[in-house]
Amino acid sequence: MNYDFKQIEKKWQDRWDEDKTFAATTDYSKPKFYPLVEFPYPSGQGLHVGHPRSYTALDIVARKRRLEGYNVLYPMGWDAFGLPTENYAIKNHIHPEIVTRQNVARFKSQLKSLGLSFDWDREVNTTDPSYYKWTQWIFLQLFKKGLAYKKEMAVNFCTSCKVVLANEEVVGGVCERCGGEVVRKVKSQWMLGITEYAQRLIDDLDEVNFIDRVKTSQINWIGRSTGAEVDFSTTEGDKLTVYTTRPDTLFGVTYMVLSPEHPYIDQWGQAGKVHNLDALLSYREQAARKSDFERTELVKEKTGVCIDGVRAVNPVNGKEIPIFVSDYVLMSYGTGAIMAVPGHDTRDWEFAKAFSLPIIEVVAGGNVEKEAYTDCGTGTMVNSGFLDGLTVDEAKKAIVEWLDKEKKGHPKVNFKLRDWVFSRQRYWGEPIPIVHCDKCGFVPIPEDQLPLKLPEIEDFEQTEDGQSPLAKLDSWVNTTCPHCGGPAKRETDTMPQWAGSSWYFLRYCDPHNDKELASKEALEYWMPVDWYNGGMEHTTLHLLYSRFWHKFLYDIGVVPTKEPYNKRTSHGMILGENGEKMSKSRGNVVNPDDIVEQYGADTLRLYEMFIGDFEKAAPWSADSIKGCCRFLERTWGLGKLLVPGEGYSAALETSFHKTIKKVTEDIENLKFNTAIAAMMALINEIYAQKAVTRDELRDFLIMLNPFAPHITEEMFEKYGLGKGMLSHQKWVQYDESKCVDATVELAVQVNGKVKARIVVPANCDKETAIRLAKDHAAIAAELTGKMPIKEVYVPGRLVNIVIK
Ligand code: ANZ
Ligand code: ZN
Repeated sequence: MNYDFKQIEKKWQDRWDEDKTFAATTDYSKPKFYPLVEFPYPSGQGLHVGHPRSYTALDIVARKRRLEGYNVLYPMGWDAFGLPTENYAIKNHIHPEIVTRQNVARFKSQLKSLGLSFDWDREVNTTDPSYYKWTQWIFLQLFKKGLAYKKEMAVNFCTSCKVVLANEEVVGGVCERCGGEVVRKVKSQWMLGITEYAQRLIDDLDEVNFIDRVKTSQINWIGRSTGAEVDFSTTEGDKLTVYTTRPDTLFGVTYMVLSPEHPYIDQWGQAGKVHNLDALLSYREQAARKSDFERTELVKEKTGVCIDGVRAVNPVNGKEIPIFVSDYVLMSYGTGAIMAVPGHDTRDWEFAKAFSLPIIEVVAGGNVEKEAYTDCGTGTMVNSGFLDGLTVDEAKKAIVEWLDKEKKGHPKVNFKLRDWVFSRQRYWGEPIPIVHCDKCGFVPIPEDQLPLKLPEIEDFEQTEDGQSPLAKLDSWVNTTCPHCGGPAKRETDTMPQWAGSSWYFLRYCDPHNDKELASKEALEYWMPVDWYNGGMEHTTLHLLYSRFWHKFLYDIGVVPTKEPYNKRTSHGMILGENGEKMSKSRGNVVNPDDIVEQYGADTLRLYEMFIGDFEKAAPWSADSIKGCCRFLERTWGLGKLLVPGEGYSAALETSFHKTIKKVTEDIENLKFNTAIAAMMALINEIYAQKAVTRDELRDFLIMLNPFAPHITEEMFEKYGLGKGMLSHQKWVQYDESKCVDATVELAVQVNGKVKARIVVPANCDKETAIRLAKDHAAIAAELTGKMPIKEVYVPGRLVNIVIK
């Protein structure tokens, strides 16, 4: 009978569904295992071949753990709020809820067709009011602790989506979604205080098992820097504070720079202290058109305007220096003002050259006329008064002590990480559950009134000035204050897509709970997630955001662990057959449905795991799929080789133990490709023997089951290899002592006479056999001073060395 994957796969998918084979149990006495993959955004395009790479990998681990006796929670859900759905809804005049429902249905049937062992009883959907009730609840807790606040912010505004973007959504100066022009605009925004957690988000990485590249990129993104704040004074009597990582270079400051947005410009302007305000304000306007990224690029030409009317005074030597305004200084970092040291900072050096400003060397060792000497490890201080002769490190200490004593500065730690812009002027997101009352200010909606549901509307377009479509709905906007009962206005902004995904792994633990986001008991048992696999592109967004929310929930006693995820791994991208990123425009997109249709889900799964090193990008290959399909056909053919008898046959015993060991270990180490290669080698050996025992067939099927679950279940049942389903059996065991190759004894002859006996591996090659024979003491003695003229090896029997 042929391998009829269509019939087999349908049959087992239905069985697993009816039987709830993969439902996590509430038997909390069993050891637990909680693997997690990033839940998808149900886009209109349907599943991409990239999705199954991650899902299959952890499905393999999940299936193996169940066979190892664990209570496994492998959940799936939908991260369904967000822009693409809303944009589609606007274009096609369909409610985003309907679009979402259709997309989810399609995704779900695609995932089911892959035989992924998700516990579908725990499916969550971030757009479901019973889910976002708790997203809103968490927001209110953040608000109560002062970690959600509203602020006038210069934000990134996409001129084509007409929406405020987080810094992370601006890539290379343009909108990440549509490629449109991004400008800076001042708007009042809800913000989340992630920066309060910056230090802990770094420190606690020590407690988790994340791959190094994830840890490193989180640490770099948070960007901790140590230095000092130094107070300069001005000729107008103001205090001008700067942040510097090099307070040791204070004697080398030859000018100062304010960010174009610095409030002093307006203050001095209003007080009539500056004589070129127009020039400063028009420079500010130019700067507003650039992204932070463009402004701080090293290579770009330096521009700026010198403030006419106010000068600064260096606290160490009382020298008067000019103050410039330049866009390479950002308002959002440090104090928005810097002391410029052109001798030792590259940007300052370029600016000084462009504006013919003096350059003073304060650390010896370079040639500051040619370029900035930025090396701070070596070199001694010069031209620096009481710091002369000290090393850079000594000088840093000495100057900070001096500043402290003189009350002109103090040590300071800064982070690159910014607070999280949490407002979106969009419809398809969680409503922010706050009202604004003229008397009481911002008032939270009482928790017993959650969820605050999105109102039904028909027009999802933003207002012309970029306000949320909810702002057009009077019945939404006008409400009463929960505090004083007076008239109040409801918030019209909604939350960003990152909200729902910041805590979804908690909901899976207890998805139907309507009293709490999840019960204490369920959280105590299931958390933390044992193994989380996802894309590198989420490292500094979702992964960081969710760690922040989790730490906050830990602080208020809602979750039992400091960190949400114990282990984090990341898969490489699947590229087109041409080695380029798959995309519609390149015409190289592979649809997983087509592969399932042509070869079946088991082949697709196997192929996605065989495609290459799991952590690296890999191009698609149609030929290699055929190889995987062929392997499954050969597996199917094993039934014809069944012979009576138990246990392993002598010829295959070592190979079985070795392969089981390899597959067992490779799965834990993300080496799915080499595990599959080992099983392919084993099946070749079985075919070479032309026979397979029942025990051999059963163990082979169990080992292959996590990779190819349908065919293995079918064969297990067909040949009656055990009670019940394969999915309920025990994972295969190996015996370490039987992993070594079988050995044989060889007679070692010299000129045809047996002089010694040696033990070598059964499959020993000629070179090794001869070397081992010559290493034997008795043979070595025979050979001293003699020339071997011929060496004969008869595998399994003898070595003969002929000498003159
Ligand atoms: C004087 C100096 C001398 C500096 C020197 C560096 C080298 P990190 O490590 O990134 O924290 N800086 C401070 N605030 C800034 C802002 N808002 N926009 C642009 N640049 C700013 O870098 C801190 C250094 O970046 C600070 O130390 C300051 O320049 C600059 F030889 O001060 B430094
Ligand atoms: Zn009020």
